[in-house]
Amino acid sequence: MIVDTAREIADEKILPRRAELDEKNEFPTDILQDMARADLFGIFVPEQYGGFGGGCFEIVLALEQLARGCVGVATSYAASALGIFPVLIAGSESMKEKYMPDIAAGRKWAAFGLTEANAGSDASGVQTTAVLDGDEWVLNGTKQWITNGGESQIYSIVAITDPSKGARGASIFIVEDGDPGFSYGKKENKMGIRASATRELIMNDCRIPRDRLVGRQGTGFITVMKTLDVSRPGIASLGVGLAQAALDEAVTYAKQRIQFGKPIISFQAVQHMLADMAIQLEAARALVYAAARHIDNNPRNMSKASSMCKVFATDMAMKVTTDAVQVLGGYGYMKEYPVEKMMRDAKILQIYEGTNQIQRNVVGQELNREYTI
Ligand code: COS
Repeated sequence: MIVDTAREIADEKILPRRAELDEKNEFPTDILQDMARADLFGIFVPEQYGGFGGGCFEIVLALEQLARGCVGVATSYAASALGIFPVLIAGSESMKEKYMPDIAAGRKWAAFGLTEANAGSDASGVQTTAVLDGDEWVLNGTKQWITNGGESQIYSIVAITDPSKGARGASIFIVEDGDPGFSYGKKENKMGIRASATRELIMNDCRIPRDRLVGRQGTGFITVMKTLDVSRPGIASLGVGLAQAALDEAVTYAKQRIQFGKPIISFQAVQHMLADMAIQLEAARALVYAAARHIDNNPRNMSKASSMCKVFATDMAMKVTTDAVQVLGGYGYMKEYPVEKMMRDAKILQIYEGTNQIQRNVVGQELNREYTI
């Protein structure tokens, strides 16, 4: 049901608009509202808060189909899930009751505020501060490249509450659109995923109520790591959906394009490219599904599976989209065919939610931990 619903949204709502959204750098508010009406935002929300109680596997299924339509649109959906995971993972019961029903219904969207000018791969290098003043926290700092910035109503913000404690001095807070001292920077002009909105979040003596602290003070870094463990398979599945779309375009074109008197799919050079694309895609899909199931069944042991599938599927997507452009040749390089956009969209998958170099670090560290000699 999830696959059918997400596929229908991709085919009927996203595909007809993707070129225009890309060209205009336009946020797809109306399409996200269509997704809300189709109940897609409730997939991962527990039933007691109005959702369907799905897990990582269900999100992966939905994102794969949405990404077949447009990774920019699918990213806006994925970033909302990422932004609310800290509440699901570490938030109090009253915090969940306050935020989750609106998220499940798609009435409100979320965003995740970790990255700063000097804190990207080094997630513990955050410089935004939060200081308790009476019954309010006062936040100061600027978050950079925040997906859904300016479009969402709920923001998970990572800030330092005790600078002497390193990673153990970070905490997460919920900042809401309209909070005093909270504003947005200009919308970024990006290479790909241009339908998604990327902005700075600026906190200038931003005052929020004391109960907006997510979980216990000082546990922010661990919650960030757990959040990314759950969300990275979603990025992997964007790679799978995107690569499927690119393969579909490449095969269709290769069957129609006549050179030397034959469709180019009849040439072994082209056939082998298409075969390698299909093989890599199926391998990635199988790994992403297996990792998502593993994460749903092993919430204490997620990191290696999560990082492995993120690396494999997003490197695959970069390769498959690049090869799709190659199969289409000069036409592939032109904007009238969708594969050049797919190649531009693929690049970010190797970068955001932790670069693929960081993912390899995580896998390596886990191997080091697992093998005792
Ligand atoms: N789950 C639970 N706890 C975790 C964890 C995880 N997945 N990963 C690390 N931790 C814990 C460690 O056990 C450690 O705890 P102690 O202080 O009790 O020892 C603590 O967190 C610090 O861990 P570590 O020393 O490994 O942290 P590092 O600073 O070396 O960072 C990486 C580790 C590089 C993996 C982390 O910073 C990271 O994921 N960076 C990428 C961030 C990112 O994705 N940025 C993109 C923007 S977000 S869209």
